[in-house]
Amino acid sequence: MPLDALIFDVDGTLADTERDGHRLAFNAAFSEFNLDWVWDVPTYGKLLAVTGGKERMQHYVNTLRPDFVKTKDFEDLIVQLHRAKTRHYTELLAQGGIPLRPGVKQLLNEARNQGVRLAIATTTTPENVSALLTHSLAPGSESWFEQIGAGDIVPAKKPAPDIYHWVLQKMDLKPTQCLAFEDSENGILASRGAGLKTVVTINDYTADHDFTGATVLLSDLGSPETPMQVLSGSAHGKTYVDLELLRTWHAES
Ligand code: XBP
Ligand code: MG
Repeated sequence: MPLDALIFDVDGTLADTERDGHRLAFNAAFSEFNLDWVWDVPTYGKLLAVTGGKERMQHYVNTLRPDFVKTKDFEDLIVQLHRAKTRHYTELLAQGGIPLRPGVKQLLNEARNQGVRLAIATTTTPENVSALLTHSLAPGSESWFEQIGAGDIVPAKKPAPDIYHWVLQKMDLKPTQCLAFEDSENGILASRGAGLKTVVTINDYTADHDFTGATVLLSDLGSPETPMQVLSGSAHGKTYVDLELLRTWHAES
């Protein structure tokens, strides 16, 4: 079975967007609405257990702010806060705020040159994906991806496999034709749940997650200048991820 497509998660996988991107945007939105909600780095790490910004805010109030009195327009407040947060986040990206992780651009370029199909499966809002691709990858690079599965397009967010099922169905692909790229436990639960072999690149927030079922666990994708560290699995002597290595992993049983 040839390797026909690569499906990428966004936050934490294409770029380290959570700590110095989404977190700051949430805090800016809270302050804009005169709320005394402040998400510091460790608190945000715990809140990441819940995917989706609106869901994460609800979870925060329900678990960490028993003092907060919910009025009948609470749902509406969450929607407005999330809209403000998306504005702050996309503005930050437009200022060139967040670079791609090592090796990402190089691998995407190689895949495009070799006609390997590309897609995205994420829980983040579509505007956030557009902004990251436009400002951190290349103007117009949204078109590099045949399908961008994002946000509320499926009601059940990761760890549910639904977003991967959605992408596979839209592209008429079987899971065995693809590889997924993830950085978190919720992410790999979603990709493995959809039957996809998964390459995991960890980050500071996800280093201690359970990555059972990962094909390989890496520090990052590496590059010829900065070799990756292989934390679990084998890179067959290679120092960075290229299509040849992906094809080897894809072919392994
Ligand atoms: C990342 C997420 C998202 C972002 C916030 O998921 O969990 O909730 O933190 O995005 P993934 P929104 O790694 O699958 O991209 O506020 O737009 O929901
Ligand atoms: Mg992620």
